[in-house]
Amino acid sequence: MSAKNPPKTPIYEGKAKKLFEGPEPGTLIQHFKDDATAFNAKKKGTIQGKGIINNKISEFLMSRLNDMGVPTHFIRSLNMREQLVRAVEIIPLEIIVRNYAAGSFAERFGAFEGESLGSPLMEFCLKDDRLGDPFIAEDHIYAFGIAQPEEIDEVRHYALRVNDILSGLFYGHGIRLIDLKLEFGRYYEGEGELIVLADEISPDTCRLWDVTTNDKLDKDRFRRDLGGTEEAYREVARRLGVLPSMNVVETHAFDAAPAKKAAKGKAAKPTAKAAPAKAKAKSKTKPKKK
Ligand code: AIR
Ligand code: ASP
Repeated sequence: MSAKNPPKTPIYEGKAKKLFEGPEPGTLIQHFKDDATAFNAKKKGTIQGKGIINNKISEFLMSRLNDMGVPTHFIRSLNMREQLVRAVEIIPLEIIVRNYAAGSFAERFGAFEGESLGSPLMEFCLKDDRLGDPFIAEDHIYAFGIAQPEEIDEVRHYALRVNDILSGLFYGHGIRLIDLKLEFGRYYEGEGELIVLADEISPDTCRLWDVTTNDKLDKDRFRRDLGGTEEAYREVARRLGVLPSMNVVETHAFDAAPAKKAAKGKAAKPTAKAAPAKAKAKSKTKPKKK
């Protein structure tokens, strides 16, 4: 029929996603791209099929979090690359929760990657590409009027809860959650304001290591030119039971990847099968078959 897919009104384009006006007031369409950047966009590239995979993974994880009482912006999946989300006012902070030393933390403090931090450690960065997302202290957050203390209390509470829930969920699928980056927004309802989890949760925003081999199943493969990036993203989706069944994203397990350095990594997939996968059974994403 004629105007089946009317052009959408673009609202914002980020490095990995685009936002369009949603079909109803207070909603947005979040579109996942294959574009990948690292080091504050100094490194740019494409991870084939990433948008589709991240859309699925993020939908799955946000839905599980919603089930567990964490308010999120996610409403429902629309298609392979798009999901409907609540329009929120993003708090311009990147909330990083770390369980193990890695990345910039390991560099800064001379820690070994993979060293346990004992208990989760939270860091705040200002979400500002021009400034390179610098660290920001809580005092700065209040002094600059970025958020109120009560809001930061909630952000902290939810960030720890998300980390806790996801650490367990991933572990059940043979994946260790090393660290993750979260973003929160303000959702206005009547005169009330609700802090909700926004953005995405995916291998772009989490460090995910295989529990037995320590193989990296996340964007570090792209950042560090390790090879096998697409396969790693697919492997995460496969283990979570949300791998879209389309020919491009089917087939080979992670250990078949051309990852030059996965020399000893023959075990990336067996653990997945052994996983109890409590979440898998009720994956409300597109009943794969029924
Ligand atoms: N992150 C930070 N900025 C953008 C993203 N995606 C995520 C990384 C990693 C965590 O935050 O993917 O999971 C910590 O990153 P870093 O580089 O500070 O160690
Ligand atoms: N995506 C961010 C950037 O382009 C950070 C990262 O993921 O490394 O800088």
